[in-house]
Amino acid sequence: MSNITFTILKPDSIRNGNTGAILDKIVKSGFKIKAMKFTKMTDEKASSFYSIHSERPFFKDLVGYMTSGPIVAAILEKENAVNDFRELIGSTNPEEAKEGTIRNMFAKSISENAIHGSDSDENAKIECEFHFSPDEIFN
Ligand code: IDP
Ligand code: MG
Repeated sequence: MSNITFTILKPDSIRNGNTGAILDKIVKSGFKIKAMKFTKMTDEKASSFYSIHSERPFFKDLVGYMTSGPIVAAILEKENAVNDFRELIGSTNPEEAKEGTIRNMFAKSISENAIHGSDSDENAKIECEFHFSPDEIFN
């Protein structure tokens, strides 16, 4: 599973009309879409997805933000997917994100930062399975 990663176009991206532009950038950067859905996370689901951050001061705001509107969740395939996708999205804080990265182009702040990308092969697998069942994933 070293060639897949998981992404979420976060609610601010959808709200600001950036869904198409971000997906275009992802596909043109060589990622193949293996699964995709337009959906909205419940409080329970967002809390569970970000449970690693449950002790952080921003956790409540993070869950509120992630449930504030619909998202696009997707599984992406590419050689070296996890690392290449983290490069494509840029730093967590958009002010530190390199020119041309998705967060540099589309994110407004460290809390509302447009997009999620898995941080390891292990977490990519966990996150893909958390959001998609096998019959929703295609070759
Ligand atoms: P990542 O999304 O770049 O992997 P993480 O450290 O895993 O960054 O944090 C998860 C999400 O939590 C971030 O994308 C952002 O939405 C939010 N977040 C992270 N750090 C802060 C912070 O210092 N203040 C507010 N929100 C934060
Ligand atoms: Mg992270």
